Amino acid sequence: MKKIGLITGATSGIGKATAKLLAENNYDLIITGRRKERLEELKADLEDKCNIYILNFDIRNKTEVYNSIDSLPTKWQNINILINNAGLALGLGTIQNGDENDWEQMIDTNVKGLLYITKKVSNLMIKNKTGHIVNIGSIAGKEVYPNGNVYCATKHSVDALNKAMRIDLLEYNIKVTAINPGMVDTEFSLVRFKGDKEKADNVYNGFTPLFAKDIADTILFVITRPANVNINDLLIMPSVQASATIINKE
Ligand code: NDP
Ligand code: 8X3
Repeated sequence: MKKIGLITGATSGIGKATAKLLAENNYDLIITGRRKERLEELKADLEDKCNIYILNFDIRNKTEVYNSIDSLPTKWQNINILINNAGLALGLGTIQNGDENDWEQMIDTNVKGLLYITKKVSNLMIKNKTGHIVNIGSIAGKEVYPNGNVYCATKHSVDALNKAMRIDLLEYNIKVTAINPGMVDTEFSLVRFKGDKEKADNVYNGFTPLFAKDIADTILFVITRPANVNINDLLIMPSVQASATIINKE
């Protein structure tokens, strides 16, 4: 039986690249996200390489998350790897002028959604006394940058939860790893700028950012370490990015 990985946010960017890489590396996959057509396309793309199970839910909706995990057929409940990847930034602005709807969506997705899925899946892992949770944090969870306030706060929360999970789950033989990327060229900026492609493209102009495949490679590395080795926390940046705001552009 292959190992089973559950990837949240597999419809795009880092999650999708990770699904492709794990499918080629002997994992069966549970892929999740809101955009059902994209999940179905990905399944069609990968099902000659591995078994794929789709869970279509909005991670902000606790009932949907809990019912989805409860609905898994018995064999799919033996999840070995949970990749907490679903997340987003919305807008860039000061606290005093911030948009409350954007704040709530970021907190509900990046923090509360991550907690809902982790609670359900960690209980399945506890039954099996084995598992590995990979939390996708960010440089924004290590530093705060101008106008990034609430997004940075959500990723600082992921940083704290990553440490907390490692303590709580230690006795159950469950590894916990954070991967914190700098700038990765995905749909992230298109979402942050609410579909403004020019603004989004501009974020990655003048330098070579990370690509989703770079983070997928890192995820594969951390989940394939020997049983006695855990990577606790990784910060991975484009070579030309020294900090959240310092980039050596051409
Ligand atoms: P993308 O926008 O390309 O992908 C985001 C994924 O999250 C999509 O699959 C989306 O699926 C899913 N998602 C968002 N909201 C929800 C929701 N409410 N319910 C379920 N799924 C949701 O961006 P990235 O691949 O870049 O982002 C992946 C992770 O990486 C995020 O946590 C992000 O914060 C983090 N990150 C990104 C960096 C970057 O520079 N790109 C750097 C550091 C960290 P769907 O819309 O179909 O629901
Ligand atoms: C995404 C990286 O620097 O745009 O988490 O916040 S950054």
